[in-house]
Amino acid sequence: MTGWVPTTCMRCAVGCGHLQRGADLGNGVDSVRGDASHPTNRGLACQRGVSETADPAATFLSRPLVRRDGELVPTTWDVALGKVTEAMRVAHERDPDAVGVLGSGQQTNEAAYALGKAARGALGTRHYDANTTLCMASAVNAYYDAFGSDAPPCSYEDVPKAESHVVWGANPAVAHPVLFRWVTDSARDGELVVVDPVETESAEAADVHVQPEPGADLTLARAVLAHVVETGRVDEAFVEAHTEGFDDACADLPDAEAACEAAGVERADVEALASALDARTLLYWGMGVNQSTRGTATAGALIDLCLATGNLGEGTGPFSLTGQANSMGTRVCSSKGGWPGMCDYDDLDARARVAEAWGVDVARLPDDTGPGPVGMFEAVGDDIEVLWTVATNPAAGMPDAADAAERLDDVFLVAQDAFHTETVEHADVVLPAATWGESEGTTTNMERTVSRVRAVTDLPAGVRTDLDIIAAVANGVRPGTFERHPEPAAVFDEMTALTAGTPADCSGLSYDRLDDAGAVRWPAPDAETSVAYRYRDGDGWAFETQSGDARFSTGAPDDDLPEPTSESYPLTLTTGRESDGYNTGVRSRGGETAVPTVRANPADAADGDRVTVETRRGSVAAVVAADPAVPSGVLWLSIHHPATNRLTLPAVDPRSAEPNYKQCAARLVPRTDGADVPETSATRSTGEASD
Ligand SMILES: Nc1nc2c(c(=O)[nH]1)N[C@H]1C(S)=C(S)[C@@H](COP(=O)(O)OP(=O)(O)OC[C@H]3O[C@@H](n4cnc5c(=O)[nH]c(N)nc54)[C@H](O)[C@@H]3O)O[C@H]1N2
Ligand SMILES: Nc1nc2c(c(=O)[nH]1)N[C@H]1C(S)=C(S)[C@@H](COP(=O)(O)OP(=O)(O)OC[C@H]3O[C@@H](n4cnc5c(=O)[nH]c(N)nc54)[C@H](O)[C@@H]3O)O[C@H]1N2
Ligand code: SF4
Ligand SMILES: [Mo]
Repeated sequence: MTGWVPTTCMRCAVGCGHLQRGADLGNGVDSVRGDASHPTNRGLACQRGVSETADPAATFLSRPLVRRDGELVPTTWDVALGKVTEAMRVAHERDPDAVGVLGSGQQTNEAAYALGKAARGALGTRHYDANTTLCMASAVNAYYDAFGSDAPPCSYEDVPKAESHVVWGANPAVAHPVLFRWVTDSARDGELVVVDPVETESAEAADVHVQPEPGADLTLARAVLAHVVETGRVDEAFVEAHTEGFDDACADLPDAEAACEAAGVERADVEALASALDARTLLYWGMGVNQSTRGTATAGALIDLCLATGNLGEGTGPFSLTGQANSMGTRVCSSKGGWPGMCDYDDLDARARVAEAWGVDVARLPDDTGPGPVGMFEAVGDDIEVLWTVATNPAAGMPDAADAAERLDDVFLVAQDAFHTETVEHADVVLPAATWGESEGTTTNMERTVSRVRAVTDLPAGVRTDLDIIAAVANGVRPGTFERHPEPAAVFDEMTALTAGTPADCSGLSYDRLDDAGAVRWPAPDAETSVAYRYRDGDGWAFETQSGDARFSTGAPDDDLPEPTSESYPLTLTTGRESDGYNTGVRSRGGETAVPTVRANPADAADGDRVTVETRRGSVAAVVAADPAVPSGVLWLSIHHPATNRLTLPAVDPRSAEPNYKQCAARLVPRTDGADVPETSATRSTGEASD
C-alpha cells in the first residue's frame, strides 16, 4: 500500500484537503480522510465526499471505444484519436464553429486551461462552453455588474466573523456539508435565516425560514430593499462613499407590502431579513437563485442588499456557493467567458496577449463567447457537426434532456469521461479519462483557494489523463499547440503567467508554493501575496469598475415565470440535490436506475401513489413520497435521476444563458398500467470494469 498522499476533494467546491491512499494491488483509491494539515478544512470532510472518492458506484471506462455498425467496440488510442482529429479537421475546414466543445467544472485547472486553448486557439470555435454555465453563470454576471469582476469578495475566513448568515436558494446542509458546519457553528451565537420554498435540511437548522413562492426571489429581494429603505436601515456613509446607482435602484422599488403578497411571504419575513442584514451578514446563495430566467437580476438584487446595508468587509458580503469542485478555476482559466485571469472577451490587449502566448493569429480567436450550452444544443446537428464533451453528461444534465440526447445522434460525438454515462451511449468515439486519485494538477475552490490534486495510484492501463488527451486532440487539429505529453506543472505555469496583471492574478502561484503552503488564495500577484478580502484599498475600496465604486443593479423586476402553471399543468416542478447523489448521478447512482420518487405535499398526493409526472416536454413514471416539507402546489424531483431533465424547461436567462431548472409547469397523473419501470427513463448499460 502507498503512503497517505495529500490532495484535494474533487466533489464539491468547498475544496477540502484530503489524504488518500492508493490500493495495494492494481489501481484505485483505497482509503480517504480529511487532511488535518490542509488550511481549508483542517481535517474535516463529509462522508459522501470520502465514499464517492474511494468507491464510486459507476462503471469505469477502461479503453477507447469507437462506434462500428451501431455498436461501441474497443479500439486503440491511435485509432480513436485518429478518428477524432480527422472528423474535427474536416468540420473545421468548412467552418471553425462547426466543432462544438463542452467542458466542465470537474476538471483540474490544467485540463480546463488546455481545453480552452484547444477550443478557442487550436479550433477557434465560438461553440465552446461548459456545464458551469448551467450553474454559476448568473452569479458571475451579477458580480461583473456590481464589482467589475467575477467571484465572491469574501472568503471562509469571514464565516466565523459574521453575526448573521442568510442562505438564499441553497441547501448547503446537503450540498456543502463542511461549509454548513462552519456556518451553523458561527450562527450558534448569531442567526441563520434560510430562504427556500421547501423546508430543506438547511431550513430545519435555521432560526428563521422564509418560504417564498417558487421563482418569487427577485420580488422578495426588492421587497427587502424597499423595507430597508422605509425603515431607515441604509448605510448611507458606505453607499455615498463607495457605490453608484443607488438612487436608480430605488427609483422603481415596489411597495413592500404589495411585494410581500406577490412573493407569498409575510411582512414579518421581510423584517426578519432586513434585521439580519443590520448585523454583520454573509449572504450566501445557490441554484434556487441562479437557475432562473431572472438569475442575474436576482443575484444582483442580493448584492444590492449587501451594498445598501454596508455589508461588505470583514465578516460580511455576498457569497455565491459554487457547486462543482473546480467551477471557479474554470471561470479563471478556461477561456470560456473571458480570457485567463477573467479578462473581458473583447478586451483587445487580452486577446493579443493570449494569441501571442498560444502562437496563433489573433484573428483565429472567435469574436464572441457563443450562445451558451442550451444555444449550442440548438445548433447541434445543424451548424455543429462534431461535438466534444469533456467531464460532462449533457444527455442527462441538460434541460429538456430527451431532446438534447436525440440531437447527440445527429453529430459526430466525442465523449471524454471516466465512466460509462448516458452521453457515452450516444458517442461515436469514447475517450476514457483518468479520474480522482489518478492524475495531477490543481483545483480552485469557491473562495478562490488553489490547491494541489495528486495521483495516489498508477494510471490504469488503457486510460489517459484529461490533459494528455486534450493535448493529443489539439495537436491533431493544429500541430504544436502543446508539448507531446505536457507536464501539468508546465501548463500551470503557462496559465498563471497569462493572468499576470489581471483581476484574477495567479502569477505568484507555483507548484512549489502550493506544496509549501498547502493551498493559496488568488489574487496572488507575487510569490508572497495572497488576498483574503478582495477590493480593499487600505481602509477604503477599489472595485474593478471604471469608477472604482461598486454598482447597484438595475434589474427591473419581472414576475412572470417562463412557464407559469395553468389549468392543464397546475403544479410547479422543482429539482434539487440529495446528500447521497451527485449531479446526474454517474458516480453515485450505480448501475440500476429505479423508478424516481417525486416528493409532493400530502394535500396534493398520497404516499406511495404510482403516478406519471408530466410536463409539456415529457412524462416520467414515479412513486409519490408525501412530504409536508414540500409546499402544496410544488413537486420535487432529484436531479440525480437521469429521467428528471426530460421534464425540465430549456428557457434561459437572457444575460447569463443559465437554464431555468427550478420551476416548470407540471401535473400528476395516476398510473394504472402496473408498469414499474418508467418507459422514458434512460438506463445505463453495463460496460467493462477496469479494476
Ligand atoms: N450532495 C450533493 N452536493 C452537491 C452536488 C450534488 O449533486 N449533490 N452538486 C454540486 C453542485 S454542481 C452544485 S451547483 C451545488 C448546488 O447546491 P444548491 O444550490 O444548494 O443545490 P440545489 O439543491 O440544486 O438547490 C438549492 C435550493 O434551491 C431551492 N429552490 C428551488 N426553487 C427555488 C426558488 O424559487 N427560490 C428559492 N429561494 N429557492 C429555490 C431548492 O428547494 C433547494 O433547496 O451543490 C454541489 N454539491
Ligand atoms: N434539473 C436540474 N438539472 C441540472 C441542475 C439542477 O439543479 N436541476 N443543475 C445543473 C448543474 S448546477 C450542473 S453543475 C450540471 C452538471 O451537469 P453534467 O456535467 O451534465 O453532470 P455531471 O453528473 O456533473 O457530469 C460530470 C461528468 O464528468 C465525469 N467525470 C468526473 N470526473 C472526471 C474526470 O476527471 N475526467 C473526465 N473526463 N470525466 C470526469 C463524470 O463521470 C460525469 O459523467 O447539472 C445541471 N443540471
Ligand atoms: S464538503 Fe465537499 S469538498 Fe469537502 S469532503 Fe465533502 S464533498 Fe468533498
Ligand atoms: Mo453545479
